[in-house]
Amino acid sequence: MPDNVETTGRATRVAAIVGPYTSGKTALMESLLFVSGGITRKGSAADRSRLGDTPIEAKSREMSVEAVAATTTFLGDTWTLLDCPGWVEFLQDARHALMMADIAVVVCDPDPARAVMVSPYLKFLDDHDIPHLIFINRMEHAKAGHAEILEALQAVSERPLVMQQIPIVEGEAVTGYVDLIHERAYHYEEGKASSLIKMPAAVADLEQGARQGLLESLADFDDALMEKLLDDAVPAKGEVFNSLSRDIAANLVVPVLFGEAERDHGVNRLWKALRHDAPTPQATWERRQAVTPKGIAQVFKTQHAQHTGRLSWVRVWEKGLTDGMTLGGQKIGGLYALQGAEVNKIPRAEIGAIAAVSKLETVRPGDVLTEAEALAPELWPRPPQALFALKLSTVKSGDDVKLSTALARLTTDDISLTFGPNSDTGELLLWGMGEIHLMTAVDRLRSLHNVEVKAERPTVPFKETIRKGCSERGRHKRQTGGHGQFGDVVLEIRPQGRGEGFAFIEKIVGGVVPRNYFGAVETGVRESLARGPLGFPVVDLAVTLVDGSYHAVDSSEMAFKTAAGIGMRAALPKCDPILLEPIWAVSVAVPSEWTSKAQRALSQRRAQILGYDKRPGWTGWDVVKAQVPQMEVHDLILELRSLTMGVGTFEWVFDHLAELTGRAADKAVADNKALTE
Ligand SMILES: Nc1nc2c(ncn2[C@@H]2O[C@H](COP(=O)(O)OP(=O)(O)OP(=O)(O)O)[C@@H](O)[C@H]2O)c(=O)[nH]1
Ligand SMILES: [Mg+2]
Repeated sequence: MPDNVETTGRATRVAAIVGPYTSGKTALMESLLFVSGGITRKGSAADRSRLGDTPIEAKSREMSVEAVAATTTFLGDTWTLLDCPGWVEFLQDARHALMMADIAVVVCDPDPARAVMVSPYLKFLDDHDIPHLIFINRMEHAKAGHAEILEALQAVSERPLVMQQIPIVEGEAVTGYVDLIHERAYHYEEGKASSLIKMPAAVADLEQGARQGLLESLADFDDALMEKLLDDAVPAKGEVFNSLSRDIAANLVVPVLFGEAERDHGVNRLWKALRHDAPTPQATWERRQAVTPKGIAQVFKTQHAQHTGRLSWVRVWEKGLTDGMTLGGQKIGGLYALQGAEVNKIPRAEIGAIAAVSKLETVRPGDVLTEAEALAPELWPRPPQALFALKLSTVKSGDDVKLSTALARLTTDDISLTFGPNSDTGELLLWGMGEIHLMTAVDRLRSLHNVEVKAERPTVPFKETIRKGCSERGRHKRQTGGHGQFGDVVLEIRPQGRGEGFAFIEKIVGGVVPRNYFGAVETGVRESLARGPLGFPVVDLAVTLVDGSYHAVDSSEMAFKTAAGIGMRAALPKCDPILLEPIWAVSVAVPSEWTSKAQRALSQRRAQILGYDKRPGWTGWDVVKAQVPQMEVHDLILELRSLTMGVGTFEWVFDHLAELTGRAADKAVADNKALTE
């Protein structure tokens, strides 16, 4: 921030910039910084040299992967902007940033067909009552009129949208705008504030209609304004502005502005709207009190950085922070301001500011810090269920401990990532929101934690069972020198119903196998089930010990366990073994225009579709319920997103095991053999 700027002394306000991927959020932050004098030259999207193009993974993946903070002043007020990632797999970071914001700017495209991409953001903002406005970017390239765009956006917003400007169109291009409150026309100027022009005759009528629409929307929440409109009186400008500010702060209406971030068009107007309408941090904190304990600062992001160690990003809500003070029961080991990739040491952070604090080892996003403790908030957005997994293995032997330490750090910083061994296959799985999310984590394991890993498709935990029963003798007899080994059992094996599991029964008559060996026989049987004839764990069968014999000197538990194993290994291949595959119950959520496409995609994945219904709480969305083989779910999310402009998603739960035959089964058996032999 330039030192010579005189400030108003008002507390720093925070605006989070969110919206669908590639809508131009990073471009808009760059423009907001440039227009306000926070940077003197704009970086370019092409070489990823903008302030928001950080960290290194954002550059290499050519998309924002986490929130980036930058501070500037506009007309004497200090602002921190949070440029949030748009790709849905990084949404958790954006959610946390939004929880800190006094206002959110939702950036979107001027294409009515893409309005649906905004709906997850608007839903979150509405659910959490976060004041927001919409900035339609790339307006120059709009193919549809503003009314059509507004209608499409309104269809995905719970709150009424009010157009605050209308475009002036010359030929194909938008060359300026009419401000509906000031009733003035402006012509865009490259790199400068727009110039005031005479109201073009072509838009004069449109302007009247649009202004009336704006006033009527505001009057719905403002009785005094409603009376004026009914009396055909012209409300004063100040009255309209105040009405709008009140409605925005209460999240009753959502103003819509537009422009072109790349060319700074409409950005000065956006700044003024923010300045006028964003609530103060005190008001935001007051609003949050219903679901948040009182404290000095709240953590919304943690980060392991190479030079500073663990940094906790906080917003200061009360009193202010001083380096060296005790916070959350721990002494602050450094206080920093964040400016893109820069982390600059500061002695103090005042109310409203966003700062990074080092050495708070145990805090988590959402925690409210008093001097003495860290308090979890009552409400903090939980990440959605993980949808995509990769199997991780270290490239260098001996790196395993390093890998689990690094994963523990990554997953505390990003709560939408989890890791752990799969209980069936034992594979180390990293779970997250999608492929880019996980591969970015893998990049970070290398760049930040110096662990090289291989990431592969996880193995499906197939099982096997039997379709018919048989009876088999297992005999173990060995005479080596003195003491021999002797065990002899007859086992009856029969299939059980799906999901009934394993049962061991004994029906020994006349003590042909002494009671004290029953346990050993059961253990021998159980151990043999770990890997059946097809190579997978055997489930859903009952084994009965019906006969056998023993030797007074040579019999032992070990000998009976071995005999049982021999019997089982001989029996199972004769029992018509069959592969079982895990089936998941999946609920796919998509905007209804894509419901039938989603059903088709599921059918092609051998799914059994159970039906579809409205998605509760989501206007215009459906939920398709289906049972899908786990094997087919692996990359389902990638296909769903490509069908639905990135917004489709699903939830899942393991449902049952189902028999699998034919080519898919043969392949699973062969793949498993290759892997384990
Ligand atoms: N013509 C034009 N291009 C734009 C505008 N804003 C952004 N772009 C381009 O669109 C591309 C994506 O812009 P970004 O600013 O990186 O988009 P983003 O919303 O930050 O993307 P993510 O953070 O990855 O979701 C870049 O090539 C920009 O140059 C605009 O106003 N006009
Ligand atoms: Mg971006």
